[in-house]
Amino acid sequence: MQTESLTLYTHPMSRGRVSRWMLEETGLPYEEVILAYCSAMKAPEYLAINPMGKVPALRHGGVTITENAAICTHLADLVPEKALLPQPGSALRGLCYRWLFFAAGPLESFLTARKYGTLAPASEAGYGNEADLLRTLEQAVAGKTYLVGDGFTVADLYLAAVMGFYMRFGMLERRAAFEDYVLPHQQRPAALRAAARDEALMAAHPHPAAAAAAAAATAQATAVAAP
Ligand SMILES: N[C@@H](CCC(=O)N[C@@H](CS)C(=O)NCC(=O)O)C(=O)O
Repeated sequence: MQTESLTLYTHPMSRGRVSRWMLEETGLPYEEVILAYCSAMKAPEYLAINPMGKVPALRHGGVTITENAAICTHLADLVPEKALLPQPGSALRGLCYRWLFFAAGPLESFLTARKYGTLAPASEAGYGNEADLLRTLEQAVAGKTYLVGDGFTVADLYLAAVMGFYMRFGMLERRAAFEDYVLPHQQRPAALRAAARDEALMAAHPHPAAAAAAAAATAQATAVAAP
């Protein structure tokens, strides 16, 4: 029985969406703290919790857990009855770790580096080269509902969430095999509850890039309307 409190530090337009989805899968009660980019996220109070000044972070009792994949994996362990992770020490648990670490490390690093056009040499970079990385990803998900065994695990949650996020922002190509794998998971009740909560928070907590774009659009409209 989970008795210590859980608090999610997040922003509605951030990787914190993934941790929220996982929290919703657990069904455990949790508090949320919404932090503004650049200001509250970099304030001393929050740097004392996560010196990276990034979200998400999870407080579990008196302990801070950062790194989205670590948060999700830890949360899965809190609800063993939901079988979101195979038994410790089992080969299938190792397979879960494989895809969690693949997504959190090579895949995310590659997609960000590719966006900015500064890929490291393939033999040195953890993500290797583009063709190998995307082929590995496609082989992992093609024709599959679940990555590990015959049920939904935290590896599916994390990979589907990351792939969905990067496809949404045009950083990962929308191959049919990718969409066929991701879309059903995004329809899970917990995923929909989490997305609805974050969408509801967006108006009061805009992403700075969206806020800047809106301000620029308003300024342009005002200039055009001016006599
Ligand atoms: N490796 C971290 C990355 C966290 C991360 O970069 N979060 C972004 C939002 S998606 C952030 O907080 N950016 C704010 C900043 O760096 O100032 C994880 O997987 O949790």
